[in-house]
Amino acid sequence: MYDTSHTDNQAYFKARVMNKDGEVVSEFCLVGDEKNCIFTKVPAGGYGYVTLYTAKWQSGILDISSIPNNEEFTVEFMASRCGLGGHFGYAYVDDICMLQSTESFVGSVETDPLYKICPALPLQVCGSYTLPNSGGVTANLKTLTLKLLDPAGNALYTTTTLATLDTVNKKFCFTLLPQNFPNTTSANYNVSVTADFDVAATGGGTGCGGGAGNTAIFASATDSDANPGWDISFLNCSGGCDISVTTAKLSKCDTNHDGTETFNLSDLNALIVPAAGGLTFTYFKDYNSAFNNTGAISNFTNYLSASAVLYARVTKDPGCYKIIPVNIEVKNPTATITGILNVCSGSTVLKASSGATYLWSTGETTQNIKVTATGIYSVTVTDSFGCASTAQVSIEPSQTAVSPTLEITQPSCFVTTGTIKVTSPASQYSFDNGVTWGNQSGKIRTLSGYV
Ligand SMILES: [Ca+2]
Ligand SMILES: [Ca+2]
Repeated sequence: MYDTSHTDNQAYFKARVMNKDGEVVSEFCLVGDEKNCIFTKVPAGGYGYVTLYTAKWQSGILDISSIPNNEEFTVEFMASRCGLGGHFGYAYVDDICMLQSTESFVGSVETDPLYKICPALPLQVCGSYTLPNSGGVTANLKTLTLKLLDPAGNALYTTTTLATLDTVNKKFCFTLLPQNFPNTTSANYNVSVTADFDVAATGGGTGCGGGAGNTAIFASATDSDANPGWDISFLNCSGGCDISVTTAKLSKCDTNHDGTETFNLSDLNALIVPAAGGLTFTYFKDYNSAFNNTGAISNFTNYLSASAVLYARVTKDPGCYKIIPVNIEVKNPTATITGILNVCSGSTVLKASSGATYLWSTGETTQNIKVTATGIYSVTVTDSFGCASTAQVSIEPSQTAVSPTLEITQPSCFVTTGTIKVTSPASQYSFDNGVTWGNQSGKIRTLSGYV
């Protein structure tokens, strides 16, 4: 509805992820709009109603990559009616935690890591992007914008001129010239890339009409940083200080699943500089400590940590040193078992999540097993890195589940204080009409408490 009483007050669907501190780390929101071609409009019933629905499933991706392993987070779903009385909206949610759809309501852009220390100029900044594509409506790439940022995040140089664009593989490169950098002797820089999307003339539903140029349907996507630490650093670039450093990573399996492992950081030395003779390596938790050479990690051969970015200071002499970000990674894969957890029809197929090898409690070593009896089944899935994880399910006699209780507090799309609270004594839940079962419900909660 486009009257003034509906301004900022339309029905919407929102999904978001919040970290343990309650900060929103990723979200998307779809607002009801009869001019948005994602929606199909029901023919008018004669009372001035506008009834919209999405004829096809809409898929969105919530990015949880910033949340450390083993850390609890919250997924919230909000389905809202129009804020005025007498109207309503609803949504079906399906296939949570599965990246099996080829559609996404949100596009993305990812800049390749740079880790450039005293680079030769011109310098290529490359990356890749994905197009939003939802409900039969396909977007085109409209523009890519590169910004060269100073340490405070201010843009020093902005361009939309690409060096190369490969629309088949969705890859791009920009070129940064010497004159784009205000300082190439002692300054540090990051880069950001933003992708804007457009809807093709043949994009889809009635609302798209025949005209291209509708940029309102799909939000733009930004990668605000190419890599941890400075993307491009001019540190001790002159005076013969020519130590060539490369970023590096150490990975370990989290064998006891506590989110941490012990690393010998000196294992990174030869990865950072292959011929490390005459050099001293010290490790720090942040760039400024490394720059000021204060607070070096003292127990570097026996360093207990979760996955983290550290900063290596590679020193030749007091006036000649380089600082490079490095990664330590605690790999903690989580195995799951999917399948119908009853044998009412005589048997059921249990499927382990993907890995390199499988070992079931039955002794079988295939990804899928067929079981005919109630009881407890477990599988250990080992990935290609050698990290193992075990999942377990219980197949119980069929019984009728108790219906959940729903309590809904109405939010608006722009004031996100409403809640959907689902309370159920059930031990297992399905979000896809009984195809797969699990206990995910225990990890979903609303602002006011557990589901
Ligand atoms: Ca950076
Ligand atoms: Ca551990």
